[in-house]
Amino acid sequence: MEPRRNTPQKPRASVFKKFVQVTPDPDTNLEFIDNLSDIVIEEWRLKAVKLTPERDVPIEVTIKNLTNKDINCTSQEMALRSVRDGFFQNFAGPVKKTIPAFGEVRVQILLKVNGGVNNLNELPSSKEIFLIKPHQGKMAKIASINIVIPIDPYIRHLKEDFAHEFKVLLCGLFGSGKSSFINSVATLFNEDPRFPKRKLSPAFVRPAGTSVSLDLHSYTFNNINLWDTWGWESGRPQVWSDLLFQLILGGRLPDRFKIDDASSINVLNLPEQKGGCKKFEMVLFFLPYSAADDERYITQLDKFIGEARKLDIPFLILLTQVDKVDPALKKDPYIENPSIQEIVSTVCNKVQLEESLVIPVINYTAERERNWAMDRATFVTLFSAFQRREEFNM
Ligand SMILES: Nc1nc2c(ncn2[C@@H]2O[C@H](COP(=O)(O)OP(=O)(O)O)[C@@H](O)[C@H]2O)c(=O)[nH]1
Ligand SMILES: [Mg+2]
Repeated sequence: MEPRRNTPQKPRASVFKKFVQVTPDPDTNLEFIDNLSDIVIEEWRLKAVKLTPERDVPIEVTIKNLTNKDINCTSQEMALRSVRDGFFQNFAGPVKKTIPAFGEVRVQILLKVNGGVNNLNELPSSKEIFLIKPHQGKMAKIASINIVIPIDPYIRHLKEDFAHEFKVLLCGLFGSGKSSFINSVATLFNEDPRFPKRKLSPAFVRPAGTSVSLDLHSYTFNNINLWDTWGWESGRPQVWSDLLFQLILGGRLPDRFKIDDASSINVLNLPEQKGGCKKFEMVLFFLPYSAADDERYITQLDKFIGEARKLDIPFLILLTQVDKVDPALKKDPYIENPSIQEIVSTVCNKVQLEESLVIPVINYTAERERNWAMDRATFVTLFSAFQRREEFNM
């Protein structure tokens, strides 16, 4: 007989136990009764090519009858069921079908998203859908499948549903993960049919401690245009003067502008204002968790934020490398973690920010292939940036 229980199924294999708060539900302690019926839920499919975080997720599951007798699901009161979590509502729907002997039926279900959900940070890494029926006065679980909602349909939404190119500046301490973030986005957006799962690295990353980016560098992935910058270092204030930062924000410095030319910029020696220079629409400030108590950097961050505010450019703070606080955060950077919470509060107090503007981030680093957790994390960051732009332009 085929395996019938809790084996993660396509479309992606990486499944993690998720620490969601499940509200008490009478059915959560369903007993799994194996010998009640020779039925398995064998496959599932997502019935949508594009999804937004708020949209209910349509699924189709295939239920197989392994016996030589027809099974009338209606008369046996069988239902498909899944239990509420931080992202999805409870689901229960009767299976109104007869499954022929050694045959199968396909059943559609709609996983409804909780009210108030507007990003994927609560999307569980896997979701159990099970088949239940009454047994000895209780409900029994007779078959089950674990599914992993793919991130790709959400990425399609990012790529297709935001009209114009989004020009984003990445800025912050050297070694804070700017180039790694670019690589994460490249990996997320990769559509090369030959290597759909490969982790891509267009931006050069070197071990922390060495400053490597020596010029402004623009990378475009579909409708997202990311500009990498040289890192901030306390020893070289002249390469991050207020004037220089204003010029960058205003789009006055071209792609490949060199750090060596940065220190010679002053009010008497401004770069020519060429036509078509476009102001940035968003700044992502990178703050590695380990720099949260670096007074000089926080003071600089405060100045940077002030400049962005003056030019009316929205920004977010990306709290990076959070997996170094707790490796579990690599799989889910949004689990509640007291150290992270403390860092966020401290930083927000110092620079007078709303906590919702600080997003914990993990990047692709040593991985060689895409994985669900990292894709979701990169999506969450990008989607937050898109949302922030929309809020700002309202
Ligand atoms: N543990 C961990 N390391 C990271 C992460 N993102 C980047 N790094 C590492 O941090 C170092 C600096 O990253 P890099 O992208 O070059 O920083 P940049 O100087 O801001 O461009 C590299 O060794 C990366 O591998 C992350 O999410 N977790
Ligand atoms: Mg870099």
